[in-house]
Amino acid sequence: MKIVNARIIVCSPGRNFVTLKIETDEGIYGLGDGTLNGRELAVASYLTDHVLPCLIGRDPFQTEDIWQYLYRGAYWRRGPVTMAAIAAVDMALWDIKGKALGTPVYNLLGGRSRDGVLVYAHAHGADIEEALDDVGKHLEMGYLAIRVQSGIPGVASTYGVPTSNRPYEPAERGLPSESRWSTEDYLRHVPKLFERVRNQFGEQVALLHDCHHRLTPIEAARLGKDLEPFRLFWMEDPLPAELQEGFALIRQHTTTPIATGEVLNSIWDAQELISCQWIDYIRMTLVHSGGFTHLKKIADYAALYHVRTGCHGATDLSPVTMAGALHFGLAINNFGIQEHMPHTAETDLVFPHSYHFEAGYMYPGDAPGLGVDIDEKLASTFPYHRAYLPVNRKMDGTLFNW
Ligand code: CS2
Ligand code: MG
Repeated sequence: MKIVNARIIVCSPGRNFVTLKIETDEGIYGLGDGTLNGRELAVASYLTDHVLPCLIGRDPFQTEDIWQYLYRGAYWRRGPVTMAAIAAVDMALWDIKGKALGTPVYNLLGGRSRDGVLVYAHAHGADIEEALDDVGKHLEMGYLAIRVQSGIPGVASTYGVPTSNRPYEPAERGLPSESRWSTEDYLRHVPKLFERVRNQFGEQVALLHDCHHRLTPIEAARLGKDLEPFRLFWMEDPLPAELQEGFALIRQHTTTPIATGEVLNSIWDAQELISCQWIDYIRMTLVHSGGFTHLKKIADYAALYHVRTGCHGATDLSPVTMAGALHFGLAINNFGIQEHMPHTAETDLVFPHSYHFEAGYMYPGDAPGLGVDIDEKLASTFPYHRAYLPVNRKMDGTLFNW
């Protein structure tokens, strides 16, 4: 089998997605996700202008050699654009491999290790009352694990809480919006939120929270201690993740489990976090961490240190990544939990797929390969629009982390 063609499909059914389609001389094709929210065309160009010409004529079964060729052969290694481009190729090749062998990708990753993939939903509200209502709604939908975010008194807008009735998940078309932030108000508010959630919904539901990179180590240590009575499943992204040893200080002060990794893109970005056991869940995902070939190595390395996976799964990752994440989550032993933000109906129409949700778990389906496709004709009716993630400033205007 040989690769005879490879091309990028950029579409925007409500938000931008970059999809790679690799075609073979036997009529089988594979799909890969190369979406990098807010910088999509950088990945599209990296693939179209630099990578795809190198694929023509290669054997699509050679996933390891092609991964190494794209990683080492670029000379300039790592980074979100490079690793998203490599991920798109890698995911498409695993899709081809599964289709050619007539088996779902999870069987190429070790086969089923569990019946279903535990997922968590996003509940939010402009205030605690609204957030409680949304938690109740997601419990009724059957979720067993729920991330809870709420507006903060005194802060006009915050991460994870929509300011309209549309589902929350930037990027917004037009130039970056700007928000103002108060860590002090946030640290006072979050323990009150989770005290109310636990009082209303009890101990059974797994509760998660995303700090979204906005604390210092000592602030995160304080929040972790304040949240201990509410026994969170995890406190996510307490810090920006560049300084891995910053997580050590959090660990000295609190037993609240820590998750991080969605903005990381190679094992080297998390090697200390994992080997020093400064985190409990690694959130790196297929599309931003080099695809199956690299993420399986990361999960296997994490398993040595009691670290489980908790892959990122926001709506700015396409249904191709969602499908792949479910195959991955079904197969690996040290699976922790999978994020699930349902895509819009228009996105699901562009990307028909065999995965589904049922009673708190998701199932990838048994179609050969990834079990996801792209309706190119429909995709072409949703042209790309430049969009940006927001920019965040402290109350005094200091540029801060969004
Ligand atoms: C968030 C994401 O899902 C999460 O945990 O951190 O919504 C993140 O803000 C977006 O993926 C950024 O594009
Ligand atoms: Mg997050």
